[in-house]
Amino acid sequence: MSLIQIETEKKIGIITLNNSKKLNALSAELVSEIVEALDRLQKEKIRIVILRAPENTKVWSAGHDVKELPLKMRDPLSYYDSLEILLRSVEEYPGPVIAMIHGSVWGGACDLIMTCDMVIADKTAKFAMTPAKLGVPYNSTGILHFINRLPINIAKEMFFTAELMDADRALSVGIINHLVEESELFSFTLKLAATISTRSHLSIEVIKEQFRVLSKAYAITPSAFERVQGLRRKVYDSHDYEEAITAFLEKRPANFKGE
Ligand code: YZS
Repeated sequence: MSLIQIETEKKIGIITLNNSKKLNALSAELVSEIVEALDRLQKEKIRIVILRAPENTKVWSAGHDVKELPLKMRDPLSYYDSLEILLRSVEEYPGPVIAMIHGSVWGGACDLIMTCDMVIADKTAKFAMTPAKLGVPYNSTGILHFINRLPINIAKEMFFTAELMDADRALSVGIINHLVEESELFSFTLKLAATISTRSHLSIEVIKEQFRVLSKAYAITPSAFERVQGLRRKVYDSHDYEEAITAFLEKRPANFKGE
């Protein structure tokens, strides 16, 4: 059975993450369905995509499927990790991808909505960036998504505390474009997408690509890159990483030792 639903209305595609049993955790299976759906919508020349969860869901997505993270000694967020593949396919979609948020958004799913072009949410929306809870050395591309979207002190607060941020604050710091009534969430999002669909798609497609290329135009030296990868490796080779993943699976708090 499919883990997502795909609908199209005029030039607008709607992908609904629909695996409530697993709180829409971004497993390799769910991710591959979303990526295939984006490919299909692109082939059908769908100009705008809305990414949503089912109505009344408490959790929009619980983030990376922790059960699929390596237990130790392997980069949990390498280039071909399913989450990274999903983020690139959203970034490279040749038209706006709008995240429509009802419910809480965790870890990698928070990175996903930062990667979407716009975020429309209602009061139930909450956002938490969780690598420091799971001992994960977050990848540099992911950090950049937050640097590009938020004041750096707010991004750091999210990463350092791993606490949920509520919808009002998320609006004030710029995570959310529009905070709307629950009852109007879908109609508002659809209306925004409909407005965009009346504009020049050729123009929007290239502007999105310019934002993507320019927002990544940071040069670092090979040795700086290798140093950062080396520092990250110390973290995913550590006791604390293994302990945090094990603690999650055993449903208990992690006992971090700093080594
Ligand atoms: O006991 P069962 O087998 O039914 O499974 C439980 C949870 O273990 C499972 N589950 C997950 N499985 C894999 N990956 C996940 N991310 C995940 N989250 C939950 O779903 C079943 C129901 O979960 P409960 O905890 O019983 O549900 P509930 O009491 O309603 O609480 C919902 C929340 C979302 C508050 C709770 O499940 C939770 O805190 N989940 C973890 C959220 C999280 O920290 N996600 C970040 C994952 N990490 C990443 O995305 C990045 C790699 S990073 O860490 O770097 O940010």
